[in-house]
Amino acid sequence: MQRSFILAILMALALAVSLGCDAAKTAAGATDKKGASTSKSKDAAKEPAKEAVPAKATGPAKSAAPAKPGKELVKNGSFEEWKDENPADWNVVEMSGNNFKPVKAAKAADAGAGKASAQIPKAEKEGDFVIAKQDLSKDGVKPGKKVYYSARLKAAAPDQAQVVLHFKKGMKREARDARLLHPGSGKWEKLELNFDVPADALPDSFIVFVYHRGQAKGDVLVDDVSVRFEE
Ligand SMILES: [Ca+2]
Repeated sequence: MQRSFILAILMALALAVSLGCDAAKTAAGATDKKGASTSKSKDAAKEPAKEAVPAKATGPAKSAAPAKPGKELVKNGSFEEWKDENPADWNVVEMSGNNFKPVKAAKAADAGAGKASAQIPKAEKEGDFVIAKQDLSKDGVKPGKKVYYSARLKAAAPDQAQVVLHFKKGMKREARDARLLHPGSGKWEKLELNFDVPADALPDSFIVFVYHRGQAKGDVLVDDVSVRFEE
């Protein structure tokens, strides 16, 4: 009887211990689950942060990437190609009021780049001017995008040489001119302008003009005229 009583007590103890262990296990399991869920939620909290950092780091690089200048829109902007004693793809005319007549530009060995540039002649009369003109293909024009526009010019007097990127915008076809003006240093100068073209700019209205204005002494030379929209 005593033995069975002792056994019963031992069994009861064993059960209590095993129950306690289960309870401890359950508690441990709960802790593990809690711990796991806590660490998961920590990871979850970290994950967006991890994603956010590279996103921020690559963000500017991504937005800077499309800002690369794209396809060249000016044909023979280097003035290396000549045809019938005039630069290929350019019309050179002398403007007198609203009248104009074709004139010859001269191929110059004094180049801003490459082997040749164009010498734009002086107008015959005071107040008139000579322009080399090129219509740009509408295919490469991207309204609402940044345009990279540059030219090399050489002139001896201020206001004597300039390049104008002309276009029209909106229903009323308002004229816009972006002007590169040589300071008259007598040296080759690379002039450039980057700007956002209005979204309502008309793609078929873009023209580049190279001007020789006034009667000041010295040649006006032009080279490397470039118009490129961001890709
Ligand atoms: Ca050239």
